[in-house]
Amino acid sequence: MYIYAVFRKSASAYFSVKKTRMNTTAVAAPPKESPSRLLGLQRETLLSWYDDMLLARRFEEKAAQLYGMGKIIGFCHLYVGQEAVSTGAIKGAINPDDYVITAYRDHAQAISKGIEPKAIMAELLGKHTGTTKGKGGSMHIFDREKNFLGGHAIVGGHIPLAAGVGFAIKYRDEKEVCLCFMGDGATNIGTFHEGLNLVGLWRLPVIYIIENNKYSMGTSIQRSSAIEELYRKGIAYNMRSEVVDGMNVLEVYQKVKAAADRARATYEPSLLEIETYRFRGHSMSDPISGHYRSKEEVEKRKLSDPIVMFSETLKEEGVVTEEYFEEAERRIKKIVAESVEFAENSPEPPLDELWKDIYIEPPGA
Ligand SMILES: Cc1ncc(C[n+]2csc(CCOP(=O)(O)OP(=O)(O)O)c2C)c(N)n1
Ligand SMILES: [Mg+2]
Repeated sequence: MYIYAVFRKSASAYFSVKKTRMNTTAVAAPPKESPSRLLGLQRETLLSWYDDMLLARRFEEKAAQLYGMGKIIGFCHLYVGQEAVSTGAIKGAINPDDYVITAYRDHAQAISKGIEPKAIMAELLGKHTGTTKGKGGSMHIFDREKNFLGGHAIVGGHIPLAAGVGFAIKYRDEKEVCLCFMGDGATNIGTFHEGLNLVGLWRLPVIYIIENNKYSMGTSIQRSSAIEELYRKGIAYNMRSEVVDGMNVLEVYQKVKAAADRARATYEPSLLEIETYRFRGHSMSDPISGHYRSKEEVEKRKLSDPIVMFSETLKEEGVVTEEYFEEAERRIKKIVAESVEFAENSPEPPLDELWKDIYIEPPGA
């Protein structure tokens, strides 16, 4: 009875509106009431989402530069192209107390959860002021106070942990929800099936979000998954399962909010297959295209850049004019520059830090 599937909707309805661009030089007064296309959201809210996406983008472009200069070492996976998922789901749809747990492509999600860019950048540079005191690096951003529970490098390893978080919320009779992000490749791992089975069985307030960017490193979804419509995997575990356009921040917000409201009200779990695309290589050591996907494919997908599309919607609806974007660009570049300055001027972790926070002390020890 709880199971239903929403079939893939064509993106054409959304993209077609882009053709009717407004004259962006005119100074438009912000609408008193937000048009239905903007879901009745406040102007400040909409702009905070634009800023969040732009901050993630500029932050990661800077991280890529620093990586090239040898200032960041080890693994580093960029989220460029996928920003609307993080912003719509975390910044938009959930409350500050709700939990987020994710994989290694985690910088933007940490930003959307309100973690200071300075602390994230310091972590990338391995500094003592970083989110895990320089010991975790890019793949292990963590902030207990913000209920951001990682940053996990083992594909699928965190999916059953989300079940544990959901169990704790229900057991304690609390009202938070847990968003668990994963890639399309993670849905082929055993822990995905074990985690979803328990969440479906025990009706836990977990929303599983598959960020379907169509590739697991260099392996396409057609070569790795027995079915391409990944939302169908949620149906097997008695969860509401839907497909979402991950290039449209408003749609991501709407669908994740609906799932979070259900989870809060009745502990009902959901699975959302959010269709997205990464514009960069899998990690810093991989090319942007390569033998597994063509340059033409990447260029074509860049036409639906979520930040550009949202900026066009904001202009078309008269929420802002071009000047806003120029001002936002300056403001955000400054935040990124300050985060780099902070990270570069921060100390390395002292040697004895190596032995700290490895095991938790048992109570009373
Ligand atoms: C258990 C495990 N197997 C293999 C790897 C190596 N690995 C790292 S990322 C990755 C691809 C995962 O793809 P996907 O889940 O689609 O996430 P995306 O990178 O696209 O965000 C693999 C195989 C790993 N980290 N953990
Ligand atoms: Mg993937």
